[in-house]
Formats: sequence, structure tokens, C-alpha cells
Amino acid sequence: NKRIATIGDAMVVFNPSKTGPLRFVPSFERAVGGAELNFAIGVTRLDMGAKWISCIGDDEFGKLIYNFARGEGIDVSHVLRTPHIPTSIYFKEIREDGAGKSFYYRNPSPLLELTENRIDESVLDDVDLLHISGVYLAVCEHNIQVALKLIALAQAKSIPISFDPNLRLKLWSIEDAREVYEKVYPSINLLLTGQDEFELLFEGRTVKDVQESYKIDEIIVKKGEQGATVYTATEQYDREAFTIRAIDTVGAGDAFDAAYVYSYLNGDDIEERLRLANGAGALVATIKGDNEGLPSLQELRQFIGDEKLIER
Ligand code: ADP
Ligand code: KDG
Repeated sequence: NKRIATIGDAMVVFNPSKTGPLRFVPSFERAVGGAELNFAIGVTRLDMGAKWISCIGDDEFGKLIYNFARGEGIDVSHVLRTPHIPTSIYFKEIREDGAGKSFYYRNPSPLLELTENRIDESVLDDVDLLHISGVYLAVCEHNIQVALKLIALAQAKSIPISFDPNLRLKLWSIEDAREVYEKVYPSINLLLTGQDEFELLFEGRTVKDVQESYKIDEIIVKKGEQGATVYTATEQYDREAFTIRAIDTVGAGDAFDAAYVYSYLNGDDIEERLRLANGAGALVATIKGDNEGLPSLQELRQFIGDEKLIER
């Protein structure tokens, strides 16, 4: 069975009990989120292995997140706990159309304690792909060093690397993000990015130009309800999204990434990867929460029409 590894913060998420501006929301439902953890859950639900590298607070919320990740079957053997910094939390605002806005309480982040020297050289020994996301890079300054160490370890083992810029302008400026991402692009095999995000990051440069300058095997552009497009050096593949009623789109991008990477490691062709990824993204958008809607392989196959759903 194949396995991925990823690194990042996780938070307790407070999902609003109703849509609209946060100041009018009287109550919240507690859940768990974090882009990289969502990704790891997405992969494990599809029955592939996932190792999540992190540091969380040694507190009640940290215990909740740890148990939650374990319960999903994620390898948490590289999750550290710190008594010094509380586990991060965030409140979510949801608009009528399902679009979300985040209000973070994550500075300082427990990831401050996860320094480069605490990353075990053997952490990628049993791993088939390394996934990095820009949220991780934004959270603490030293994270770029840690990520570059993991990238070097992956390259030494010829493990492919996927990267989602997951640009969060509440955490850092576009200039800082661009500067740090420049250090990552030359090493990656798959760039999984949102369309508006691509435009913000590359300011009018074409996908082809970006692909050639960093030698990225595949650039995968996620386009929300318009689906997604994959660009390889020679081809372009477009695929429409599934039609759904979006309830909460936060986490749809992580779900897409997880299903795409799963299918990539399975050796599926690009058309099939896109079908599965669009399906997983859509499913997450139909349910409130960042990862609650992540499907099992059977649920995904039923949703995209490969398997008949029998319900009675
Ligand atoms: P990101 O969160 O990275 O910006 P998107 O919002 O583009 O990502 O969503 C990721 C993927 O999830 C899309 O490419 C699509 O496959 C699916 N998706 C998201 N929103 C919808 C929607 N409203 N209808 C159908 N599919 C959606
Ligand atoms: O992609 C979903 C994430 O945005 C969410 O789970 C929280 O990691 C998070 C963030 O930083 O916004």
C-alpha cells in the first residue's frame, strides 16, 4: 500500500450555526481542520497510508486533534506535543453561497517548537510522496527551513513532491509568499493551485511559462464550480465540475488534492485523476466542515457514477 507524508498545523474549527457575518452568529459547532491534516484524512479515507508531521499543544484541544487524526487511521508517530504553546483555533464565517472566511487564533503556533533539528532523517523512509502546502509555510518563519529539509530528503529518495500554495493572506503578505514559494517550485512535481491564486502568485504569467521555468511536471488548476484543468509539458486536460449545492466550500481544495494525489500514485491516467478529484472536491463542498465530507473510495465511486448506490 502506498503512503504519503505531509506536514502542517491543525486547529480546532468553530463552524457557525448559521450563515452570515460572524458577529450575528450566536453559536458554533466544534470540529477539526487544517489544510494538511485535511489532505491526510482525504488520502486515508481512500485507503492509502498517510503520515502527518506536526506539533500541537499539550492541552485539551491538542488531545482532541491527536485522537481525531488517529481515529482516521493517520500515522501520528511524528506529531509532537508542546506544553508551552496552546493548540490553534479558528472561527469560520459561511456566506449564503457556501464560501467561507476564516478568523484565526494561531499566533504563536505550536509549530514554533517543531524546528529543523527535530525532524527525523528517517521520516520519509516508508513514504511514496511528500505533500507541502503554503499554509504550513506561512505559519512560522522557520517552516521554510523545515520544508526544505523534507524536500531534500524526498529528493534524495526520488520521492515525488506535490505542492498546494494554499495562499492565506491573513497569515502573510503576497510578497512574502511569493519569495518563499520561489524556493519550493523548482523541486516539485505537481503544483495544485486555485485559478485566482495562480493569477495572484504569478501576475499574468502563463501556465506554460511557469511550467517551463521551474520544470514542473504537472500544473493542476482548480476552478471551483468550473472544475479543473491539468497542464503537462505537452497536453492540456479540462474537466467540468459535478453539479452540487455548495454548503461550505472550505476544504474542497484539500479534498481535490488528496484524491488527485491518490489517483496519481495509483497510476491512473490524468482524465481519471481529474474525475476523482472533482468528485472529492464537490463532496466536501456539500457538507458543513473542512473534512467531514471527505469520501471513502466507495462513496466517491458512487458519487461519480462508477458504482450504483443502493439505499433502501
Ligand atoms: P481551492 O479551495 O483550492 O480554491 P476550489 O474552490 O477551486 O479550490 O475547489 C476545489 C475543487 O473542488 C474544484 O476544482 C472542484 O472540483 C470542487 N468544487 C469546489 N467548489 C465546487 C462547487 N461549487 N461545485 C462543484 N465542485 C466544486
Ligand atoms: O483548506 C482548508 C483550510 O483552510 C482549513 O482547514 C483551515 O488550514 C486552514 C487554514 O489555514 O485556513
